Amino acid sequence: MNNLINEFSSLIQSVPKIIRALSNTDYKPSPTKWSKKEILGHLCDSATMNHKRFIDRLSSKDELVLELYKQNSWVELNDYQNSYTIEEILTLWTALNSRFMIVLANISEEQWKLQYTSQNEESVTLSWLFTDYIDHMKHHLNQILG
Ligand code: NI
Repeated sequence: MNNLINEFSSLIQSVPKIIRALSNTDYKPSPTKWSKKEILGHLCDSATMNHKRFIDRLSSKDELVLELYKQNSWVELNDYQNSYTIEEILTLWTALNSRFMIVLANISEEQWKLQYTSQNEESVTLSWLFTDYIDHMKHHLNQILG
């Protein structure tokens, strides 16, 4: 997991500089499609959700089911499009991910194997969840930069 944590750390450093250089971050391709600002807001929601998942798993011995969340409602109700500048969302993104990083950096090898039961009743480990978190982040960063 160390390589992935290092990659995460470099993303936290490099992404704000790259996104600050973009223009038209408010532009919505259609009323139902997210602007670049909203995609970054979605990544803040993802950080919030996954941070909670890790804290919940690390602090409980019970079986836990991986709950999905209403991604569109989160973006809409947080009103990233109208209530924030891109700079404010970047500040939030950096703060949330830096805080998540503190939790990740202190996870032991044994703890990375802790599991969630997912909706289809297969189990996923914390290492799977973190790998998926970074893949998901990179997918949306490519959308923002593309
Ligand atoms: Ni997504």
